[in-house]
Amino acid sequence: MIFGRSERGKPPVEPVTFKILVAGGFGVGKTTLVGAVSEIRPLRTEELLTEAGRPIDDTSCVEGKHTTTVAMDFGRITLREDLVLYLFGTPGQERFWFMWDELSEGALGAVVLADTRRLEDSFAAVDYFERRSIPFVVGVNCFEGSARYPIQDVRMALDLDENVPLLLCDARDRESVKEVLIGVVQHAMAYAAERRQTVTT
Ligand SMILES: Nc1nc2c(ncn2[C@@H]2O[C@H](COP(=O)(O)OP(=O)(O)OP(=O)(O)O)[C@@H](O)[C@H]2O)c(=O)[nH]1
Ligand SMILES: [Mg+2]
Repeated sequence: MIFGRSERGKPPVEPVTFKILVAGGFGVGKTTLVGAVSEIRPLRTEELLTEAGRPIDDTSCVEGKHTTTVAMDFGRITLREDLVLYLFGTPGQERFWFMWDELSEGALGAVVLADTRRLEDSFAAVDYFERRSIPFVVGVNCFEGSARYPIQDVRMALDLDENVPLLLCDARDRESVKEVLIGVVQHAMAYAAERRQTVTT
C-alpha cells in the first residue's frame, strides 16, 4: 500500500458497516451464533449459571449450558469486501432485557433466534422489534432431537407477519449463520426502500 492505494492500483474499498442484533429467548443459541461467524475473537460477557438461579433459568432443553450472557456478545463478519456486519448478541434472560434498548440503538435489523421446543421464549423478542419497527428475520435454530415442524406452523405459532422471513439454521455452523445474516440485510434493505417510497409518494 502506497498513499492508500493497493498494489494493483485500485483504491482501497471503504466498507459499509451495519449493526445487527441477535436476540431471542434464554439459551436459544445467540452466543453460539455470534461465535460461529465472527472473524474476530468474539467479546463475550458470560457468567456462570448458579444454583440460586435454577428456578428461573430453565436449562431443561440445553443441559450442557453452564453460563449465560449478562451484557452482550460482540463479533464482526465481512460478508463482502465492501460490506461488514457488527453483531451484537443480546442477553436472553428477562432480568437483563433493560440492555436491549441501548443495544438496538442504530441497528439496521435483527435476527430473532428461536427454538421450536420453547417458542414462547422468543415471543418477547418478536414483539420487541415489531413494536419498534426494526426489521427482523426469525432464525429457527435446529437443535438435534427437536421435532421439525412445517415452516407455516412455526410462523403461525409465533404469529409472524407474512413479510417477516423465517429461516432454518444451525447456530454452530458458519455457512448456515451467514445465510441468516444475508437474509436480514436483504430484508432490512427492502424494508428501508419500501419506507422511502411511502414517504415520497
Ligand atoms: N445441539 C445444539 N446445541 C446448541 C446449538 N446452539 C447452541 N447450542 C448449545 O446450547 C446452549 C445454549 O447456547 P448459547 O449460545 O449460550 O445460548 P444463548 O442464547 O446465548 O443463551 P443466553 O445468553 O443465556 O440467553 C449451549 O450449551 C450451546 O452449546 C445448536 O444449534 N445445536
Ligand atoms: Mg448468550
